[in-house]
Amino acid sequence: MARQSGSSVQERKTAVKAEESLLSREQLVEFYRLMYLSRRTDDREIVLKRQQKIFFQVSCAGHEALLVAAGMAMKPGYDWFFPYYRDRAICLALGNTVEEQLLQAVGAADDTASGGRQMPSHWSSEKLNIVTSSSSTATQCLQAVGCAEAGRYFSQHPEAAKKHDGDYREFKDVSFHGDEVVYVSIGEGSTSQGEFWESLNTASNGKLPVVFVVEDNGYAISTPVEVNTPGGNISKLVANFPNFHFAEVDGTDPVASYKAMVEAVAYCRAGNGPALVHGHVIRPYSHSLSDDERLYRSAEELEADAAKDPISRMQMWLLREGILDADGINRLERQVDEEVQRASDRALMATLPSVSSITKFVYSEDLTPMDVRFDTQPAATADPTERTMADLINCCLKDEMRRDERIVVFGEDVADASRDEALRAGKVKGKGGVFKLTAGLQAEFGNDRCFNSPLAEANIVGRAIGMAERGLKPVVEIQFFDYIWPAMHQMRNELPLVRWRSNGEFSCPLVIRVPIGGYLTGGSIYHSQSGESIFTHTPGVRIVMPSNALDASGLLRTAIRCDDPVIFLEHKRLYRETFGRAAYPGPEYCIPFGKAKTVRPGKDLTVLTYGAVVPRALQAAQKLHRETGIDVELIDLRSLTPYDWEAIAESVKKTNRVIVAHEDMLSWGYGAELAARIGDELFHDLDAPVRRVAAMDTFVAYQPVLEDAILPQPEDLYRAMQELAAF
Ligand SMILES: Cc1ncc(C[n+]2csc(CCOP(=O)(O)OP(=O)(O)O)c2C)c(N)n1
Repeated sequence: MARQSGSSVQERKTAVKAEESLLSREQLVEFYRLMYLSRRTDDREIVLKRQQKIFFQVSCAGHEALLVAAGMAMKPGYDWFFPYYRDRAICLALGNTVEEQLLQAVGAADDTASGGRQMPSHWSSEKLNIVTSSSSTATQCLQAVGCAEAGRYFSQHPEAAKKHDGDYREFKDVSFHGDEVVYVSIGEGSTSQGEFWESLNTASNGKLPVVFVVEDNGYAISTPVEVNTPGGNISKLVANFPNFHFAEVDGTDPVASYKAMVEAVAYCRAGNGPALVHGHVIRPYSHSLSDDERLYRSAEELEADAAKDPISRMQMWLLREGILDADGINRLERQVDEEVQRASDRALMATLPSVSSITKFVYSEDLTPMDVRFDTQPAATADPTERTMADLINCCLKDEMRRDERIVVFGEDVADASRDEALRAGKVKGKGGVFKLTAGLQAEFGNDRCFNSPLAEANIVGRAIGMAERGLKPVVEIQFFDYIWPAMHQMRNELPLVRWRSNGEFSCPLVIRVPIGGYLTGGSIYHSQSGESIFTHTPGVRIVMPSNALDASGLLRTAIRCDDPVIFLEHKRLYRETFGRAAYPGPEYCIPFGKAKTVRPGKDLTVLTYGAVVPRALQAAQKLHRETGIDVELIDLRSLTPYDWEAIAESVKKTNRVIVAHEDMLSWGYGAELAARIGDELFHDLDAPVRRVAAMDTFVAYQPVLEDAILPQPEDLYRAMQELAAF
């Protein structure tokens, strides 16, 4: 039924007169030119793909009217854009050239969007505020929301936009206007993704100026709309979100689409809230050139679609309205064809990227967290009180938020109290995180610098990415490592890739703090997980894991000031441990990444470890020394990507025996990589095989007897050290 109501909108013809169209005659001609240019660029790519001169093709065909309307209703380089892969026409309307688009298709060095790294139709243009996009469906929605939040933040905190020397802000330009609108588009199939709904949630709650455009061509590859969308019509499902302006439109009708877009943009620009424009479009070509739609769509259905083709519809309308005559149409189309031909000829002659360019922009080329500027000493302190890791992390967050107004902190329960009347009246103390690490931040810095997120981890990371792309420095919290998985898509396919896939044009330096680990006595399966190697296996992101208060303070400060995304793993068991307490080292204390610390020097064998295994290995080493005289060198890696290979090699060359120990499971764990590299590069320095001590290959059980057996204990470490020394 709902599908029928969508069709009835589609069947309405472009009946309006030119004078009623909100567009001048010149603009109408330009509208048609852009639509035709988009279609002919697709057609050219299809030919090039068949000639094997490009390697992938996904077209915008059938979506042109809605997208040119969107482009003409918005301001390039002023508004912000998160388009998906069908959005060729809006990018052309914003000022992207055919040549730029075809340079991406051939994978040229001069591909301005990605330097030959992304498939065609993965748009990116710094100068037009078109933010680098991935192939993942729906991840862009939360990033667009974060981008809008950043725009609002900067207009309320203009001081934060200023450049500063000495940290990532040197390299991160900020521009804002106060009334910019953020465009994000998505196919109707992809609205099934949770991240789409998570983004509507926050856009609605925050009354954010985001225009969501749902391009409904009725299919997600071969899956028809009614399989993805209950009732077959997304407009009906979203209708009750507060603060939104909604429009459902025939997206093959240029005039109706333009009107819908102008109204939606005006609503957002005026600060009323977000908008969602649901455009019914067609998909006259298959999903991509790798798909053959005749396998799942009947000839009748394809014919019905063809009758609604926006290009022929607009052409006929222009003729009927007397805006162009047949000669005018022919001339315009010839000029477009020549433009596409010229662009194609140039793209095919373009230089290819050099193989040596591959590693460029995996990380910041401007500021590395290994930089000497991060190598400082604790300040002489008047207050020698020994503080816990939890205390010093909290101090560091406060210091940095005082220093840098671009920092915002959010996550689940991190605020003192979202309903802040009681807090401001001094009637409640405030929560400040389930582990209290963010206590007092909202009270000191205000509700727009420390706030609660919805209970949705992708929401946290996706928004943070969008904010960081605009220049904010989000320092967000995932409440427990065990629940990081809903954010995994953002953490694996987005966060580490923004810089590399945009060939350095965009970046998202931010910090994700994550309480991690077990040894909790009763923490069980869902409050004890480790899993750092899952993230160290992803290039583009830095991973650190301190074992004591002083390191946590210094490494967190570096994480915040550096120019790369950082996952900051905080072991829950160490938060309030007596081990590793330290005096407050002052507000400038930093530790460079990739520098290990020798916790205990020794000559007989090396133990490499990090996190909560550090105090356990120290206990074992001290006991072993007392009882047998075996002298263990204990190295705390502190930072896992990058890691301190120099320190490892130096120690192994001295002791000739090495154990890699960690709390995470043994198989495929962090230790496997270190063991392999040591075996490979230091083979001749070894007098014994490289040993590993780690958790059993199971989950962590609730019953303490089981937990103790599963996780590596000081006795396990003691035994391994003794055996290896005797080898
Ligand atoms: C998260 C994710 N899952 C699966 C895919 C593979 N995929 C690419 S496009 C697509 C269909 C998208 O359909 P829709 O959102 O309706 O957009 P359309 O292509 O029809 O414009 C799928 C399943 C993907 N890119 N990302």
